[in-house]
Amino acid sequence: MTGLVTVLGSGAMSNDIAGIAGIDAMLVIGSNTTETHPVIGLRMKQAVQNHGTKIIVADPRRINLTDQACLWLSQKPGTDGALINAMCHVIIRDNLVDQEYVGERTENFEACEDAVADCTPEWAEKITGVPAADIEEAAKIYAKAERAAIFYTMGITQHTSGTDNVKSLANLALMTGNLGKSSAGLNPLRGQNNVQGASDMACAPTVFPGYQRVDNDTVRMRFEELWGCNLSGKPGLTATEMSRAMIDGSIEAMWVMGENPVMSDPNMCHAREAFSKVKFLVVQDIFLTETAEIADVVLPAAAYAEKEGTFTNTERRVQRVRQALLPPKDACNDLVIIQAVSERMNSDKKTTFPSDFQPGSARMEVAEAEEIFNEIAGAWPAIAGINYKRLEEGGIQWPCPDEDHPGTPVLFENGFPRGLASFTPITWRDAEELPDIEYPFVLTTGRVLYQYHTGTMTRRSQVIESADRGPIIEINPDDASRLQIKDGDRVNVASRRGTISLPALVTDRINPGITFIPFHYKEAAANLLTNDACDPECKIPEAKVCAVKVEKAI
Ligand SMILES: Nc1nc2c(c(=O)[nH]1)N[C@H]1C(S)=C(S)[C@@H](COP(=O)(O)OP(=O)(O)OC[C@H]3O[C@@H](n4cnc5c(=O)[nH]c(N)nc54)[C@H](O)[C@@H]3O)O[C@H]1N2
Ligand SMILES: Nc1nc2c(c(=O)[nH]1)N[C@H]1C(S)=C(S)[C@@H](COP(=O)(O)OP(=O)(O)OC[C@H]3O[C@@H](n4cnc5c(=O)[nH]c(N)nc54)[C@H](O)[C@@H]3O)O[C@H]1N2
Ligand SMILES: [Mo]
Repeated sequence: MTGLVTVLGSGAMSNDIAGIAGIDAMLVIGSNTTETHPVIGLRMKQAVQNHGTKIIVADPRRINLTDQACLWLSQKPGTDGALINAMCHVIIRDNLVDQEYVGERTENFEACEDAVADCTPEWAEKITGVPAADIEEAAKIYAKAERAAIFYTMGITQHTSGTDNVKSLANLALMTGNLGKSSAGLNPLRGQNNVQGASDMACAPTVFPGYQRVDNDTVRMRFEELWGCNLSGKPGLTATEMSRAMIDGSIEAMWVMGENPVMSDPNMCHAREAFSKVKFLVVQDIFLTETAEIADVVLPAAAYAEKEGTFTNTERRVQRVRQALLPPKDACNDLVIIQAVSERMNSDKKTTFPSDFQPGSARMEVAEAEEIFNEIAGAWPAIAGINYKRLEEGGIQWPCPDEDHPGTPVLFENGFPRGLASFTPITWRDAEELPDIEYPFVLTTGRVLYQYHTGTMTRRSQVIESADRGPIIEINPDDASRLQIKDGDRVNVASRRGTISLPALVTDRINPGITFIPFHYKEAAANLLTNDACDPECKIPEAKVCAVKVEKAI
């Protein structure tokens, strides 16, 4: 199912945000929507109120959206594959499969059927901790709805089985005919404001812009012609592989742009070692981050409100960004920095930047941003119909192949890119590091409403800091009383990789045996504890499961 995975595996919502209003049933799995995507969370609440949408929340924690849900499945972290396979099992067993859709639009259904044949709800209850009856009910609510949608985020993907989890969800959507119609689909809510745009522009080591593979000769030759240079057909390294390569010395120089990996990478001692060891480190950021502090060169960049361009949001909508402010004196637009450095690297070419180049004076003009956009539109047919003039009227959702095309709110309505969508048989497997006698708790990590990632942007705001609770570990009251920990007590949390100390938040929104720490706080950095084991296919690290011990600090 190349087409489907290329689009969905790379993480794009199949459907649009407006369609949320008409969803009959939704499975929200591994997405703390009201805290991490509050605008979409609000649409979900409105859908419950106005349309009677049934929400099934599948999350180890009783997240706020559970208040609007008709069913909460609280699976153990890392057991989603078993849960989803059991839902598929029930749908097949009870003849709830959309036979017409499966027959006309898909292939390889039998392989999926075989793979889930033994995945009974009772089998899944033992693995997930979710009562078999609840799994049955969830499967029935989802499969019987006319329009059923799946929303997922990092609770599904940040696992050594992340790719398999996403493919299992695709099986679920396909067997019920929920891909290719409005108010349905498979919807990964994208993280940063422009992560969709960054993926579209090939911030991945295997592709050129528009998910066109570097190891496809025809594709590569087209890009060589467009850009007038020779290009490598060898996929590069992923971020996690780069960390290892910096440690073994095979990478000697590193340029980090808009990331703070010394705090955001799981197993941060390892990450810090990598970034300290690399011979030459450049960091380009709007603030002096923990990663910038250990850099050889820091390039100050301009922020979003200080530049022209486009951002592509979570529903594939390309939107104009306009400069509202001048950057601070030393900072300049990322693109101007990249151009300035590349021109100095390329001695054959005439340099358009004067040798006494002053950052603050180098503003990028709208015309330049537009020229770059037009180049992208020429490289990737899915946005060939989008241009700055049209964007004046409002954002446009790709694919938009020509100037008369209105854009595409819902993918796959008229078929899949490769013809038939293929089911993938998935066998569930455990997380890499499981609790044992020494480290008896599962730790899962994530976000809170008030903070953003490593806090470089949010923790500088006094208003946010005063509203936020600060670092905490969520722990169930039963576990807390056994360990004689009271709400607010300081505890030490240790994994095989590190130890941190922080206050306990004793709450029954989390089940016994499981703990949760937000990763925003450098004074109690969750990533000192997390495991950097990766998914074999997409190399995402397992930030959502590791084993820890918890003790009251004396
Ligand atoms: N306020 C705020 N909003 C943000 C961000 C931020 O830092 N702060 N970051 C943005 C970015 S880049 C991203 S990627 C998104 C992430 O958005 P989310 O994925 O929604 O955020 P997380 O808190 O990482 O995790 C979501 C949920 O996964 C659950 N979970 C943990 N383990 C498992 C598991 O094994 N299975 C399942 N099914 N669920 C599990 C957690 O309990 C949590 O409720 O948020 C974006 N929005
Ligand atoms: N334990 C644990 N670890 C995680 C996760 C988790 O759930 N648990 N989630 C992971 C996920 S999904 C994500 S996305 C990462 C996030 O990890 P990072 O991306 O490393 O975290 P941020 O703090 O968002 O760092 C972004 C940086 O970009 C800078 N910046 C902002 N705007 C601009 C700009 O216009 N130009 C430039 N040059 N810089 C800019 C900011 O100042 C900031 O320092 O964390 C990952 N790590
Ligand atoms: Mo993210």
